[in-house]
Amino acid sequence: MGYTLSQKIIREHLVSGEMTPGSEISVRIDQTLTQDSTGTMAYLQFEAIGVPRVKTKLSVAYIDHNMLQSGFENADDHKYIQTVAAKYGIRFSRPGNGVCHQVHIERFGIPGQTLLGSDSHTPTCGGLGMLAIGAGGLDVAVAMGGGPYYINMPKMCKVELTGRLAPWSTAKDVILELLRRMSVKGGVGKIIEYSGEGLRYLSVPERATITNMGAELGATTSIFPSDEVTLRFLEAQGRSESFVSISADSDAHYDEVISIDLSSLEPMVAKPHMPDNVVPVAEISGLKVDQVCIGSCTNSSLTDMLKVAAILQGKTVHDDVSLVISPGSKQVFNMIAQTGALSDMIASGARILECSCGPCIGMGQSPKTDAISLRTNNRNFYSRSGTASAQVYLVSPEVAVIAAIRGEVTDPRDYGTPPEIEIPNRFLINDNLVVIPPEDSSLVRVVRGPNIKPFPLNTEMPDQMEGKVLTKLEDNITTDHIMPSNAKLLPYRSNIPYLADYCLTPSDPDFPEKAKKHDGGFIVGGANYGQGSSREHAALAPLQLGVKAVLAVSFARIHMANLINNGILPITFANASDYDKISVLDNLVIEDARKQILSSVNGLTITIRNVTQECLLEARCEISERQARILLSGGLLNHTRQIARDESDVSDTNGQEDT
Ligand code: MIC
Ligand code: SF4
Repeated sequence: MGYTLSQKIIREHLVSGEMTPGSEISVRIDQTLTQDSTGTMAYLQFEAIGVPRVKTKLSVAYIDHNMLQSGFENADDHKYIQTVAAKYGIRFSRPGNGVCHQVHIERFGIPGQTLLGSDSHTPTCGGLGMLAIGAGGLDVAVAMGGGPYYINMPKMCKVELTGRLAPWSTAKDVILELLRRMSVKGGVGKIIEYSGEGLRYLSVPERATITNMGAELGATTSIFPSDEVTLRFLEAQGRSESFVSISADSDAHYDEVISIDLSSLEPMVAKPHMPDNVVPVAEISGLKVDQVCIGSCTNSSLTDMLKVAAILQGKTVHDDVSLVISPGSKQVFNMIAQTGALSDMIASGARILECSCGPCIGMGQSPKTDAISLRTNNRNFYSRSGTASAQVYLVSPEVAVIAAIRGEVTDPRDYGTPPEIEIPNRFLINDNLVVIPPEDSSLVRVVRGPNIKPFPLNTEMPDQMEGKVLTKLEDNITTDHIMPSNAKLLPYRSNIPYLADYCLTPSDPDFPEKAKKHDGGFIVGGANYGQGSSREHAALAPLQLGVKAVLAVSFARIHMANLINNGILPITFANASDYDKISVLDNLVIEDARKQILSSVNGLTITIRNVTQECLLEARCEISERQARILLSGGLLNHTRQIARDESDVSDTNGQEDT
C-alpha cells in the first residue's frame, strides 16, 4: 500500500516511533518560525536550554503581532528578539515586513520540508506542500536546539475537490464549508490532505487560506500537494530552485474521505462566536454593518488585496462603516502601491493599516459597543476583537468589501460580476527587512528590557496532589478565554506575573483571586478545552497561579502539549457524566499521583477523590511514557535539564538571567 503525502514527509523526517495513528512519533524539524507575542518566551526558553546556535536549516523570528507601541514594552521585546536572533543564528524579520505566515510562504517555505512555528496558523505553509505544524514556544525552542518534535501520529483525512469555484465563491468558502461539516473539533488528531481535479484551479494563496484555517478545525495540519501551481508560485517568487514535486501515492490509505464539489459552494459566513457557526451569506443578508476589517494571515495576499481594490474602485465606503485594510506583507503592500490598487483603496475612504496582525488579535481597531464587525480573519472568538459586546462575522474579502460599500451584508451574487484580477508572473522581491545573523556572534549582546520578567518554573510532581476546584467551564473554552490577548495585554507576553491577573477572566472574572486565595488548585473544563492559539501563556499563567491539573472532557492538541510542557496535569473524565459530580470549590485529592500518572501510560485510569461530595471519579491521562516523565519532572525544561545533568554537560542553574 502506498503513502499519503504527509506520511511521505513524516517518513523522511522520522526520528522515533511507529507511524500508526495515535502512537507517539518524533520528527526532525527543518525550519522554525516564531512571532513576537510567543517569541519572547520561546527565546527565553531557548536560552535556558543552553544551545550556542540553532541547529535547524532555517529559523526566522518575525515581528508582526505586538506592533502598537503605546509604551516601551513592545519595543523592548522587539529589541530582545532582534538581538537574541543575531546571537543564535536566526533570521530576523523586522517590523513592517509582514505577518509571519504570509511572509514565510512567499519567501521561505519549501515543499516536502517540515516547519514548526510558535503560532497555531503555521499550517498556512501547507498550501505550498510543507508539513507545517503549530506548537508551543518551548517545543519550538527545543526544535531550534536540534531536538525532534513529538506528536501522536495523526489519522489521515482526504478532502477530494472536484469542479471549479463559481463566480463570487472563494477559497474562504471551501474552509468555511469544511468547518460547517466537521466543527471546530472535527480535525483533532488528523492531517487534512487536499486532492482531486479541483486542485488545479486553486492558486497557492488560495490554498494557503484553506490550510491556514485548518487550525480552526483543530487539525494537526493541512496540506496540498506540490504541483504545477506550486512551481508557478515559486517561480514568480524567484525561488524555483526550492521546488520539488510531491503528492500522495494513488493507492494511499485514508482513514476518512470528504468530497467537496467546488462548483456547488456558495458564499458563506461564520457567525459569532465560533468559526464553525457557518451559514450561507444569503441567510444574513441585509444585516447592518459597523466595521469591516480586511487582512490577517488568512486573507491578505496580493490576490485578496487586488480583488478588494478592484471592487472599491470609484466607490466610497458607506457613511456608517469603518473599513480597515491590512496587507499581509511588505511585498503585497509594495505591489499594491506600484499597481495603483492602493490608491483606489485610499480614495474609497479605507483606512490602511501597516502589514501586521492588527485587528485580528485586538491590536487596535476594537469596534464600538454592540458593533457588527465583518472580518476576513480566521477566528471570531468571544471578546477577541477587544470589544466584548461586538459580534464578529468571518467572511471572504469579497463579501467584506461589498458590505463596506453597501453598509449591510449582501450576497455578492446580487452585486454584479466579480472583478477580473491579473496576478503578475513575477512578484516584487526585496528581502531588505530580513536581517541575516552574523557568522560570528560572539560580540552580539542580548538586550533585555525591564518588561522581561522570569517565567514560572514548575517543581517536581508531588506524591499527593490536592486542591480546590477553582472554576468549572463549558465546552470549547479557547485560549482567548484562558489568556486573553488584546492591545492592553499583549505587551506583557514576557511578564507572566502581570498576565496571570487576567487569566480566565472572560469566563470567570474572579478566577485569579480565587486561585491566589486557595493557593492554586484544579480547573474543570468541557470538551475541546484550550482550542485556538498556540500561546503557552495559557499554561504559564495558570502555572503562575498554582494550577496543578486541568480535568476536562477533552483537550485541544497544542494546549494539552503546553500544559504537559509546564508540568500541569491534563486529565479527561473517564465517564463524561462525572462532570456533574464536581462543583466549584470542591476539594479534590489525587493520591499516589506519581504512580498513577505512570500507570496511566498503560491505559489505567487515575482515581480522584472528591472529598467534598464524598465520591470517587475516574480520569484518563492519554500521554506517552516520555510525557509522563516530563510531568513528573515538573515540565519539559526541568526534564531536559535533568537529562542534561545526568549526562553532566550543563550547569545546574535555572538558566534565566537576572533582569
Ligand atoms: C492567534 O491568532 O490567536 C495568535 C495570536 O496568532 C496566536 C499566537 C499568540 O497567542 O501569540 C496563535 O494563533 O497561536
Ligand atoms: Fe496574526 Fe491573526 Fe494570523 Fe494570529 S490569526 S497570526 S493574530 S493574523
